[in-house]
Order: sequence, then C-alpha cells, then structure tokens
Amino acid sequence: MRIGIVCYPTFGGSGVVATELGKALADKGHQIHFISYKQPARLNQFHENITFHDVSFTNYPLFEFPPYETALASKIVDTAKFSNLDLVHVHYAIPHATSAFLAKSILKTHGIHLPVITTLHGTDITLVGKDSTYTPVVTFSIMQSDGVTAVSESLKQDTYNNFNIDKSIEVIPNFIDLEAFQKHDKSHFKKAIAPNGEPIIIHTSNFRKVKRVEDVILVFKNIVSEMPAKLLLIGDGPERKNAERLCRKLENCESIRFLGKQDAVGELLAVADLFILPSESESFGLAALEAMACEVPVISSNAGGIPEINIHGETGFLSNVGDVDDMAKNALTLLKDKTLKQQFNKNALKQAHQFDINAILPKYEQFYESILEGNSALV
Ligand code: GMT
Repeated sequence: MRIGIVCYPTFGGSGVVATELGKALADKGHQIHFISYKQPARLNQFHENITFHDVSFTNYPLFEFPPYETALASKIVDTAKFSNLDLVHVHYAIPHATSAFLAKSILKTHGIHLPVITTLHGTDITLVGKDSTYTPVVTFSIMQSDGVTAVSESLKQDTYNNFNIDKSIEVIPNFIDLEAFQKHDKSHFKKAIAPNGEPIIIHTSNFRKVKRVEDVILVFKNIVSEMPAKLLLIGDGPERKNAERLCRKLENCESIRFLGKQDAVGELLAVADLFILPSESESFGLAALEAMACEVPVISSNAGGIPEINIHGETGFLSNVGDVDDMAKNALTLLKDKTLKQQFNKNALKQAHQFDINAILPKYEQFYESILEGNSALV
C-alpha cells in the first residue's frame, strides 16, 4: 500500500507511535510518506520505502498565526496526487483530521478518492479537543474520517462521552519493539549512576501539567526517607522549572538528575529498577509500556488507559491520582522485597509481550484493508 502518515514530529506520544508504525510498515514493503512540519524525531535512518514531505510555508506580515492547517492540507493534496496514495493516516485529531478532510474534499474535485484514517491519541480528546474552542471542528473531523481508531478502550469511551459521535471506533493499542526495548546487563553504567548500588527510579515524559512531575519528586522524597535511591528524570517541558524548584526546596537534588530529552531512553530504562507515572490523565501510557519491556515494574496513577497496561499487583501498582503516599508505599514494598520485585519484573515483560509490534501491526494493516474495501460501519 502507499500510505501517507501525518503526525507531530516530536519526541513523545503520538509522534513516536506514528513514526514507529510507519517504519514497521515500510519494513513490510509498504510505501510510507510522512507529512509533518519537521522530520520526526525517530525517523533518523534512510529507508528505501520511506519519504518525508516537509510542510513548509511562507509567512506574510498579515498572519499573526501562520495558517498551518492550510499548508498541511495543500501538502496532503500534493503528496496524494503525485505519490498516488491509497490512504492517509493522521495521528492526533487536531488539526490533522481537519486538514485531511479538507485535502480529501479538494482531491474529490480532481476525481481522486483519498480515504482518511484518524487515530485518536489522548489529549486531542481528553483535554484540548473537548475545549469548546475546538469541539465542533474535532467532532466534525472525526465524523468525516473514513476510519477512526483509539489507542485504548478508555480513550474510546472518553470520545463517546465527550463528543456527539456515533461512529465506530476501533481500539488498536499502542505497541512496542521488544528488540529496541529490553533489559541489558550494563552494570558499569548502573554503577556510574548509583555507585553504592542504590535502586534507580525513572520517570519519562514531556513535563506537561497533566504528567504531575512534582508528584514524582514527592514520591521519591518519601522513598529516600526510608532507603537511599536515585531518581532520573528524562524529558523536558513547561513543568521542568517547577519540578527543579521543588527538588531544591526539599533538599534532595543530589539524588535526582534531570537528564532532559534523550534519544537512548531504552538504554536508561535497561538499568532502572522502578518507573513512576503519576499522570492526571493518560490515554495509554506508552512510557510505562517501554519500561515494562525492559522488565521495570510501574508505580502509576489509575488514570485513563493506564490500568489496561499496568496490572495492579502484577506488573506494578495503581493509586488514585495525587496519592503520593500510596505510590511511595507501593514503591517501597517492591524495593524492599527482592523476590516480589523479581516476580514483578517477569510479569512486566510478559505483559509487554501483549503489545509486541509484530502482533499489533497486522491489526493496522487489516484496518486499512477494511477501509479500502469500504467496510467502515456505523455503531
Ligand atoms: O500528552 C502527551 O503525553 C502527548 C500525547 C501525544 O499525543 O503526543 O500522548 C498521548 O498519546 C500517547 C501515544 O498514543 C499515549 O501513550 C499517551 O498516554 C497520551 N497522553 C495523554 O493522554 C496525556
């Protein structure tokens, strides 16, 4: 198939899922055309079946806000026409599904039919999308898509609860490349981070408010009040300053390292003992799955789709959002009991296998085929 993939080029979330999906489809022989305003972060190697189309636009003094949606729609039209796309798959509804609908409508006037598939990722529904600034357009764009997928059951339900939508939504969960994310014996590396054998705790995110990074620091504070440990914070974003301020205030900065954005997240997870994800809202929690693939149990909130990935009492523990005492108690339970911890490590890896890219990829291919055959059904 010749597939257009529209995504954000950023390090986390939907951009990563879209890029990894495109790369895996390309490996299977599909022709993949990425369309975005920058080369996606994980698209870092030449592949004979992958082409990147840059959405560039000339600004004009009249535009206080450059009309990205218009430039994107034009680029989709151009790519669909000249690369002969069979379909376009957009990741994150805002504004991608809207631009794709516009492109589809334009192409229709040229006698070209371009099916549009929209994958809902999370904040496009649970946070930004349900804001009345965007709701009418998001609702319309989802309804106009030929196929809609959501990354978890929880997100599917959130979509029906927040929007007036009667379209069928297929749940295709996010996935993991178990070769890229796996436990390594890197004792020298571990020693450099934790010279006295302290357990290493990791959090990765885009440091937005919804991730509650300050909770990570509070949980860690409770842990180190009982045993020495090291905390690695990976990623960057608007909340980093507050998190740094809190760790200075609590005077435990010497055990905490802010590493910023990292390419080699897998290598860092490979030496971790626990992963913390206290999010306010999380449609899936890809970061938790990446940790689990590296045999790292997860201490998390029970928000959104997290319980579909992190199984309470098996692969980690779930607590109510903001209950840092409970999260710390759960973390200590695992860190203090070696046998239990080993069992959780194994369970985490077993659970990660459920989301193996080799199992999930065919679901997307089948979905594409069903859309191309015109099988999209109403609920
Ligand atoms: O807000 C983010 O974390 C980014 C966002 C995105 O779309 O880039 O992430 C969402 O999509 C990820 C991939 O499907 C999911 O793993 C995250 O759970 C989801 N984030 C939220 O729902 C907050």
